[in-house]
Amino acid sequence: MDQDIFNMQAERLASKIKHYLITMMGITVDEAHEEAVYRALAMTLREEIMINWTATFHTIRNSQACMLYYLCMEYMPGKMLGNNIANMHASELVNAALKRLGRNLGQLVKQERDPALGNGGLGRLASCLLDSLATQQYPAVAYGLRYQYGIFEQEIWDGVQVERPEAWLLHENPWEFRRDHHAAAVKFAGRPVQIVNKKGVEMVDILDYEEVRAIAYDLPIIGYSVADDFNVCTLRVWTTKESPRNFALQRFNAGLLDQASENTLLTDVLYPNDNNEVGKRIRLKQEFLLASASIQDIIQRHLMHNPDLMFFPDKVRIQINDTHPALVISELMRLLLLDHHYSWAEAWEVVKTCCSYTNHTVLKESLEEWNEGRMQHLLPRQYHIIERLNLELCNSVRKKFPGDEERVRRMSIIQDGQVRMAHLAIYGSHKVNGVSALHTEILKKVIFKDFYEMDTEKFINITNGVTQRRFLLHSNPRLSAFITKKIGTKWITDFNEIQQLTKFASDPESQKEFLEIKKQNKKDLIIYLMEKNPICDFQGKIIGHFSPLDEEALFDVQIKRIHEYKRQLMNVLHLIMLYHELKANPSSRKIKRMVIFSGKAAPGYDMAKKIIQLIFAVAKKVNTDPMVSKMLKIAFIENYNVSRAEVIIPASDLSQQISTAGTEASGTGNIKLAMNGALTIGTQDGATIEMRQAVGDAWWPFAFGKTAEEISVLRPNYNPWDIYMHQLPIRQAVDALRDHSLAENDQQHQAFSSIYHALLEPVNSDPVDKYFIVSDLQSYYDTQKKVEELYAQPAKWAEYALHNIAGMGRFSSDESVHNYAKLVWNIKQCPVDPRELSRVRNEYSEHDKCRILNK
Ligand code: NBG
Repeated sequence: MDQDIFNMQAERLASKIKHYLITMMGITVDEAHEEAVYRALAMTLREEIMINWTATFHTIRNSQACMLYYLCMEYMPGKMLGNNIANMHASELVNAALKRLGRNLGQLVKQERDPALGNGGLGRLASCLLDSLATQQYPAVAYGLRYQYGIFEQEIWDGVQVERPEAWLLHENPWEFRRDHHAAAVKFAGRPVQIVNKKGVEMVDILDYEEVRAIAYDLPIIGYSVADDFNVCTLRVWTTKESPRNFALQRFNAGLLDQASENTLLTDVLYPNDNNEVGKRIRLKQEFLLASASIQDIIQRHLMHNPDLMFFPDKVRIQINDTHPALVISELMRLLLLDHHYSWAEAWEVVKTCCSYTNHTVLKESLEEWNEGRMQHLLPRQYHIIERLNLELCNSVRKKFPGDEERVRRMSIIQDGQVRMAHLAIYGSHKVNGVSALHTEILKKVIFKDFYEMDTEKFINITNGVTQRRFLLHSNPRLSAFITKKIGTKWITDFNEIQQLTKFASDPESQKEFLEIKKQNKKDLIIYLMEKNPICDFQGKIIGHFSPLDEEALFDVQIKRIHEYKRQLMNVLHLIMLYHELKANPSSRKIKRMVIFSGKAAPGYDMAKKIIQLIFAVAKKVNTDPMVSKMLKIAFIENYNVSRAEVIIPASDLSQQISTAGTEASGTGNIKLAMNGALTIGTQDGATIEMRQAVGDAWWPFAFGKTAEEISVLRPNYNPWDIYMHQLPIRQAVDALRDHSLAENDQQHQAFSSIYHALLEPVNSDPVDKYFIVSDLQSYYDTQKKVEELYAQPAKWAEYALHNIAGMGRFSSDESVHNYAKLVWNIKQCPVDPRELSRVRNEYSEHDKCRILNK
């Protein structure tokens, strides 16, 4: 852009910010606090976004494109302002405008809160896919819930996790738009009555039901573009909070406050469980709310431009992300039968054409099942449909496998008083996908084997990816600039380009630059650790701040939900071994190691909370030891979320991906870390396997542990005692769990002893060392030694790191959405039409020249 035009634009942008300060907040810029300027800037950007959003919508409508509707209970978008500016390619302009106002973008960005509407990987993946859908210009709308309280805020009081409500909506959110016009009515419970549609299909309807009104809020998801023609996708989230109808006044008058407000509070709280289902009544209501409100919206949208539903299966694709929204299957059936008088077979054909399902887990405890009685009571109409679907599924199994009643039992949707949501989702979908090659194999060969044998074509793999725009371009500006300097800017929207970085891997100059960038990023993290991560006593009083090792140390990170299968415990046991070693001989190790943990435990997950306590106890021992702490330090960063990830990941050297092989469906942190130049110490699990293949064994030095196959062979006869008895350092580490050398009080002693028991002497009938920690520990320990040897040779380390970054090309979520579009949805890209864009721009105002882009 010509300098004069640039200056003029910056001037206009600054004026518009002033305009909003006055018209929305009644203040002038000289008196405006940061929060007000943040808000005014967001409002200003919204103008430009609204233009493109409107034009994107018109383009899709005019082209009658087949649309994707993505249904998911969780999203973790991260802070929006910075990312939106980056995707609009407006950083320079915004900085110039703010400079004129004497403000600084870094300060404003801090005013925003993370919309933490998810637990972990599942929700963040959904947000990565949305970024890619928008950037790659696919016609898509995503649906979710607008939880008043997102995932809890984590504080740690003397090693104990304390949960606080995450009130992200305390201030008005400038990125959302309330759409009262699109409210939907959702009905629960009621008295069932039999009815028949015009085609003679018998159904259940309800009288005297509870009716809940779901109100829509829309959030714009902005696609990356250098020009001003970016696409915008919609994330529509439902709330039941603000409709007076949802409040049951009669119950209130009868003194039943709990019951009176149940439906106003329905979307209040996100259930804080990751990879673990707990069959709660309100959760079932939430799931149905999402399914029902969204499908009504989808149908209505279709009918806006079509006289009937004839072309519905050509124009609509519904992605069921994990089983949580699977009731969309029975709800779409119901609406087709009841409102549109389809025959049963016709309706089923439509459902199967439109729906597809992604599975995200193989853990038994995360596969959703609902109590049959509960579903029958809360959702009588849907239950009736599922019952019939179950009958038909069973009959089709009998037809294909005559006489195999055991198989029928295994496959049925309703069994032993439980409704198995995965079976419903598979049966109602035309495609089912896993999220990494290994995961999909396990779906086909183990957990959904019977379904695979029914219909092998249905099962496909689409390996997860992450967006390089948030996790590299936006959050690691130093490394981004380096990459762009070396290979140009194409990688931002075509990550396969990153492969070219291999050319620089052995170049000493590039290695030096890379190491310098890491150091700077580590310095940022060190400041963060010193200032923003206080240490609290058992009452939550701040008693000090952590003082990290310097940037020369290896920054070794494990950042993810705390879960036994992810094996943070193995990491800790290794640290205890290291501690013992350093205690005996402080010069036994050549490099300094700064270990970082971050992650939340589900509030009801006792063992995970004990593991956090253990991390703290070991950290305390290590960090307060004058000799050991020169070489080793351990930090736990509180309240892991997208924003914390954006600070930690660019500063990481070593990425811990150490789950028991066969348990982590994919992992996505593994990709983010490798993309930012961390080397992976990892098992053969999830997407890590494919990352290794892409990088090549020669540049993947720290693989270790038993494979999924080896584990399943070992399982029946596994006995960690042999190892414990014969490997002294391992025994000493495990013994530290109960010899009072770590515990400072009885409560801690109890906690650590029960960890010991889970490893070696389980109570009840639990399997011993369920996640094979003792079995993999030696191999992990040996590999950690290799890590230290390589880290002692910085140039070599940098060469490996550059090869790892270069190998991440196929792990962009852009690649994932292209695969879904081709293999599952059959949708085409639909770039915003330039004529439509200029028409909307003109209508917006020919004279209002505050537009920020207009290049
Ligand atoms: C998680 C898996 C991860 C995977 C993400 C995204 C759930 C239920 N599953 O391995 O544990 O990366 O999904 O697919 O949260």
